[in-house]
Amino acid sequence: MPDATQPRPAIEAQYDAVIVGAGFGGMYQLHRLRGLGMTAKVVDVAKGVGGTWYWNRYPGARCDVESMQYSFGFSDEIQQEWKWPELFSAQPDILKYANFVADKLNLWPDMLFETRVEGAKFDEAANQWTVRTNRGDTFVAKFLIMATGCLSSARVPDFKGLSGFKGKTYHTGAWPHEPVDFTGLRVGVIGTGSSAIQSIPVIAEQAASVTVFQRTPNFSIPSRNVPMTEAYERQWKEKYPEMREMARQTRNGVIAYPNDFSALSVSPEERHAIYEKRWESGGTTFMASFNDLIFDQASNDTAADFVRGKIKDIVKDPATAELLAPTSHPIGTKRICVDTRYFETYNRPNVRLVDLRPALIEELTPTGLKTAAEEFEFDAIVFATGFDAMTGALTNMGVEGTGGVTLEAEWRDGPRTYLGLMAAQFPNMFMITGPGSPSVLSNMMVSIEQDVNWITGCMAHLRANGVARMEATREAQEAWVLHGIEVANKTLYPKAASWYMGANIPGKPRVFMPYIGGIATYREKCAEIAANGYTGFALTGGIAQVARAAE
Ligand code: N01
Repeated sequence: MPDATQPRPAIEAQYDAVIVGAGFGGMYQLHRLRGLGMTAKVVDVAKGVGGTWYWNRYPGARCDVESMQYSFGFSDEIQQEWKWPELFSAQPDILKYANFVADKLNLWPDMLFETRVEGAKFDEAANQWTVRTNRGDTFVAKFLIMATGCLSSARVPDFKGLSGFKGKTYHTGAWPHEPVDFTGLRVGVIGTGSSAIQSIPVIAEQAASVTVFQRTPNFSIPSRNVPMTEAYERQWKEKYPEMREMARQTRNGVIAYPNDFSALSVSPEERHAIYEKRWESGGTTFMASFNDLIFDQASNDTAADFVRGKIKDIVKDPATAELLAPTSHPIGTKRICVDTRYFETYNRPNVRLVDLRPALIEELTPTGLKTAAEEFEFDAIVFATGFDAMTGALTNMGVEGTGGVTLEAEWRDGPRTYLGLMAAQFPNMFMITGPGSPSVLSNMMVSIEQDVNWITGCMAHLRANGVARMEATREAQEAWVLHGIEVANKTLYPKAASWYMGANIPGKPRVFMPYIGGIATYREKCAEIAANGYTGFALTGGIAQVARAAE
């Protein structure tokens, strides 16, 4: 990786496209645009590639989609050559993989690091974007492609007294690059989402004490992670093309061999046996035990009861077990967690669970924190408090479309996109895994490849037809937003106060942001729209305009 730490003069340059973000989305998009012979620059505030896997270096960070599936499928050379060390790989290995891909594709010359995009304005006369950065750069590009990720805007709650705490603070999503040593320290962890559930067991092995502050208990399934075996790897590599295609035809981009019958259609004994088998094999595919777990409350209750039973079996102190057993939302409607000995960690003498429901955190003090019920002293506090998910990175970037409208203002009542790929009044701006696409409800690698392939095909079409400007129509956008809400309302998801709903940020509109219709359906819809000449989009300039004028 090139050394990007040196000060540098501001750059003024023109490209076919500016791509914001050097995660997997930005990397693959750059590769594809090069394939079209287009010029592009990837800009990222990080010092290297990897996006979410660059920032989330907290202890225990690993992907909860199997590595053979959470990887690029577009290059057989890459998928055959790379070797995953574990079934569910840890963050350092996923970051190594991102660097391996960047090396293989020689992406480095077209990437600019340690540079934050601070503004982008669409020039309506020239049909191009002017992009400004914190280093004084000005880039002009016909296309602006947002590869900003869905969980890239880390959020520390606005606690009173935050800056007065004298110990060390960490956010899981912006973890230091140097090793953090908790040996002998009293550590407070705020939050019990995926990041907390992965990091708590590892921190507890090192720290003198760990106090976990839980506002909402979460469902978690053991990962049963194991080292990769040669036989398993070979089995995948021999059938990769067909396995990748199979993943694309699933609901969430993960091959989970779902049972296509209701939880209520079998006897309690049979149901229990099915859950037990999935629990033993581990991972998120637990939710594929039956086909109606996300649609039917009574079915969902059976899965939730099973997991609550497991928590109570594992956690020795009945009061702690009771507090850890989620009851406020149907299982799966907040992102299901996958863990390695999370619930077992509460059997350690140095770990204490504090239930925040009766008494929330009131403030941070110089020596710790205070709830309405108790005061705590810590040497370090870990904020596992999540992200301004899906929209934060986009609305904070100062994006201005036509008529002076900003993305921040347009999305004040929730994000509005057409297919999650484009937004009305933001011409020539594409989003990879944007709100309104399956994104976070799917294996992100499958969604990234889908979106990048679609965007690349679209850009080739625009060039072939001399189209100067492409924009989602307001009608198509509103219909898509409405469709998204309708599909979400057929599920149990809106019942949970989740980050999918924007519920983790005070004041954020409660709108279900990802598209829950499933990857396969979404792919079909996107392909159909492209095949029909990009219905729902206004294409102007060049041949497109001439053709329309002649109609
Ligand atoms: O964040 P979260 P995360 N006072 O938002 C609590 C992906 N991911 O970083 O639920 C007290 O889920 C908050 O409480 P509540 C995955 O998609 C994947 O853990 O809002 N507590 C919650 O417990 C995941 O879903 C992987 O009541 C406060 C926690 O902080 C997503 O990233 C690994 C609070 C935040 O949980 C985000 O996960 C890690 C407050 N003021 C992450 N504010 C894998 O692939 C917030 N909380 C394995």
